Amino acid sequence: YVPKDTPAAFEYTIKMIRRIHHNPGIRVLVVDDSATIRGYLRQLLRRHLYEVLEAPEADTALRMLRDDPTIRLVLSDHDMPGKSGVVMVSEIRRFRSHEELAIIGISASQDPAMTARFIKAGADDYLNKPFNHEEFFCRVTRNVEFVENLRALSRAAHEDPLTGLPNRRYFFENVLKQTQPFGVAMVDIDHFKHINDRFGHDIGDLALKRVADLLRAQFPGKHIARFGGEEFVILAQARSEQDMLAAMETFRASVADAVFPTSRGELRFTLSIGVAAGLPDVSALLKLADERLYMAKSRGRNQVCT
Ligand code: GH3
Ligand code: MG
Ligand code: MG
Ligand code: MG
Repeated sequence: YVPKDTPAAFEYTIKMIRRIHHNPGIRVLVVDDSATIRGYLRQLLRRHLYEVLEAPEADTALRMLRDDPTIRLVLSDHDMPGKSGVVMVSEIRRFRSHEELAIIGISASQDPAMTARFIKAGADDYLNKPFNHEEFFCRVTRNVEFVENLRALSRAAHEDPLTGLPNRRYFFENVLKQTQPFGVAMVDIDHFKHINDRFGHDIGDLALKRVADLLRAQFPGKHIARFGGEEFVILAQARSEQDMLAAMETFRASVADAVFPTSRGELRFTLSIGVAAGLPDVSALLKLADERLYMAKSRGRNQVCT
């Protein structure tokens, strides 16, 4: 079954191309001081349509990796002037996890401990030079597939599929590390149950997507997450509650004034918002913002409380 002229058809085609030609467009960085070996690996990888980048030594490779988060695989030599491959791998792992990048060590070293040294430093695999082509492609493909699967899993675990916003898990894993002075706002749609009851669950979903779109548009670059059913959290740099209050008040008013056209008529709704800032720990701020959100509810909804 091949669907025609739909995004699904396009995806299907891409999948088939990948299956036939082995991952076109996937970026591989080859690190080796020998131009001959780099050329040889480049030629092998291009045969399978990988996009190949090259670095003659470790520091160049580190710079390229910092600048380009789309590189999915590093193939690295060990003996190079300057930093060794093993040292470079341990430095790469300080800023690129196994979920983002696969690393395969490749060396002609006769040292039986070389495999372990590479893997302990953070490599995923190791090959001894000279190697068999088929084994080379098996390992390259395996490692690229593995990192792509990890990426897909991590995305599924951290992203809310309805709104595309980071979810609660992402928020806690990434935001609790925050060290700057900041504030949090907890946003909850008022009488959301009524929207579902009156317009249907699909229009309820639409309202959630619209709120997410508006949050993204009005708070670019800020940490935003869908925290629960119809509850969102924004974390922004703020020295005081006043800093955050004005922005949240503008947001509340813009949603209260908005009319959302739907297949079942015009939809309007309001938000209640609790704001807290000026405490050094996120958990305490979240608790306070939550209390203030309930204060906003009890005072009649459609308002921001600090
Ligand atoms: P309040 O003003 O006090 O916040 O009232 P409310 O109705 O907004 O809050 P309540 O917590 O009573 O109800 C929230 C509803 O949100 C209940 C649940 O069915 C609905 N909900 C949760 N997640 C989703 C979702 O993903 N899509 C839709 N359509 N509804 C959802
Ligand atoms: Mg070398
Ligand atoms: Mg609600
Ligand atoms: Mg709620």
